Amino acid sequence: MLAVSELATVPIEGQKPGTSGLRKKTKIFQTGLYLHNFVQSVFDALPQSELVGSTIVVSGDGRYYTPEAIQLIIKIAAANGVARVWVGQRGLLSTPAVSAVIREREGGVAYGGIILTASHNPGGPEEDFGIKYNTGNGGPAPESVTEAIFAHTKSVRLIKICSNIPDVDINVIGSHTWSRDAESSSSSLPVTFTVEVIDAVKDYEATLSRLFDFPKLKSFLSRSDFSICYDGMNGVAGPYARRILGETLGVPLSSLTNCDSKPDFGGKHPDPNLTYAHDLVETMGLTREGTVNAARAGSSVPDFGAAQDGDADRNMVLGGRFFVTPSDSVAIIAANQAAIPFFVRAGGLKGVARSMPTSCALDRVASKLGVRVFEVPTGWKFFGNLMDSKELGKEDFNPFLCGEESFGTGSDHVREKDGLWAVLAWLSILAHANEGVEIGQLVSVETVVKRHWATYGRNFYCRYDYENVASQDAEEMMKHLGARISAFSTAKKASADQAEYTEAVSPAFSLSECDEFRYVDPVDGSVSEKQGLRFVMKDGSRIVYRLSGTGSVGATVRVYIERYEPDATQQDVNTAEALRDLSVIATGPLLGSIEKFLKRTEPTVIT
Ligand code: VG1
Ligand code: CO
Repeated sequence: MLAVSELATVPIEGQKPGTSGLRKKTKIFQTGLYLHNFVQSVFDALPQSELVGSTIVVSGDGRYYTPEAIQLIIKIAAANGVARVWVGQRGLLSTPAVSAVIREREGGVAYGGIILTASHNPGGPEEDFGIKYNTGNGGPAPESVTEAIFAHTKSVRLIKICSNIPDVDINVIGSHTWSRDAESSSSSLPVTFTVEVIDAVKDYEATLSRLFDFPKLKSFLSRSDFSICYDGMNGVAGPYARRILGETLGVPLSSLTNCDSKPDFGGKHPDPNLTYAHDLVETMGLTREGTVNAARAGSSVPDFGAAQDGDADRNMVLGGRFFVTPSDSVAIIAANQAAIPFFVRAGGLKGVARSMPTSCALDRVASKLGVRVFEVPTGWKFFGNLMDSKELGKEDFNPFLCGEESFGTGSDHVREKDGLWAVLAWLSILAHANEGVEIGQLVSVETVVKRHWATYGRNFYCRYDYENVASQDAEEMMKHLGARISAFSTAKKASADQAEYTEAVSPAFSLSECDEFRYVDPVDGSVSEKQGLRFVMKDGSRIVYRLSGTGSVGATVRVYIERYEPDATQQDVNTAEALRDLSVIATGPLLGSIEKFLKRTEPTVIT
């Protein structure tokens, strides 16, 4: 018998969800009623008529404290009138798999989901934990919902909890049902409460198998001149890779590395980039800068490499001795849509989108394809409305492809970015490019990318991260840049020819536009302010500054630098070289004055 009890609590400061949920040190989540308060606030923020009797998904990337959190959320969900909770076996579901389960399982009956993840942040007792809420479309809650949750965290006084539910064995697939104590519970609550522990991979694999041609991929992967190395980064990606890439598509298990999900990600930073995925980067014959590792010249390297982050929504794609920037990756997938059955069957892409700091490579493909292109703020939640535009009574943009420079790529098959989807998209492109190609003549990742540059031009691109700087220093820097933007706008307004107005920043570059990015959602008209400072040069080069919204301590400043090179004879230069002048402007006294404000001479990570 379930009995609802009430725990008195007081609001806790700082429970504001960031770019992708609430992320803090695990220790904070373990303190007192910290997690209770947030979970109760999520339920308080949802319309009770919809929540009561609903099914919700609760799972995560397997990081430290996940099992305990799941048991607690089950008890709070039951007390708040949820009828059914779906939990992935061992508490695991990747972020895109949660989205697939919400959208597809039992015809899409789930009302929402709670994902326990701090994504690419390290895990463990001394590291990060996180929680985020996804709505019925399978996507991250929009700002209106996260704001409502935050508002409730500031007033929450009572936790409703069914403390007498015993801990559920989440390691074993099965169903557990309790009936409610009719006397102590209000009659409006469902008469039973059920926890179903479900296979973590099945629903998601079913979704992917509809998008891609699995037999064709399997046959391509068996080519004797093609080898792959996949790095699960000890996150939740491992079980999916073993089942889908290994069992279904025949990739040898020896090619699937770090595929055991570990609560501390093996002590590593589960972020698939050139710095943190160093084992894979080394195996693929590359340096941390993404250049060819001369020390490994002559040795053989795999033809394809890929890694995913802790919750498996990010991806990094590499060729043998070749790094594909995420901004290029999404543009190349768009240009090669003919290789992806999901897009072809639906008559081709109708819309594409990128986050503002992502390079403009995608825009060039969109204009050639004649499809709509959208520029949204950082964070996947902004893509959701564009994918749901038809349901929201507007023009349909699906099939839809979108991406972020931060190693995120995906389509409208779910409402999250999807790391394994991107890997299969790339394998599909390679399978397509190699149709009828003799063994020994493999069309490589590098060839695909270079052909793309030759057709569309190359957007040289890099991002500098200054991690864990003092918040006040970061704000001072942004203030300084903001003042620069105001001064420029004032001078531009005063000039006789506003359209032509520029201002020299260095002998080679003149500023032609700068602003603080503000987004008006074209579907529902909602407005998001203060989404990054951008400086656009006369030749189209861009420098963008943002403060990260996913860190757990201090501040992280991100600087994004981009330059377009249409001339094919000038494209084979390394990125650092190609962006040297802009980088001096971005970090030096001409614009960012990083050393002065942040007291750093080098970024923590360059991608
Ligand atoms: C970062 C990335 C952003 C991404 C977000 C969540 O946010 O820049 O593009 O959507 O992480 O990714 P920020 O605010 O730190 O720049 V994940 O894989 O953490 O869900
Ligand atoms: Co992630």
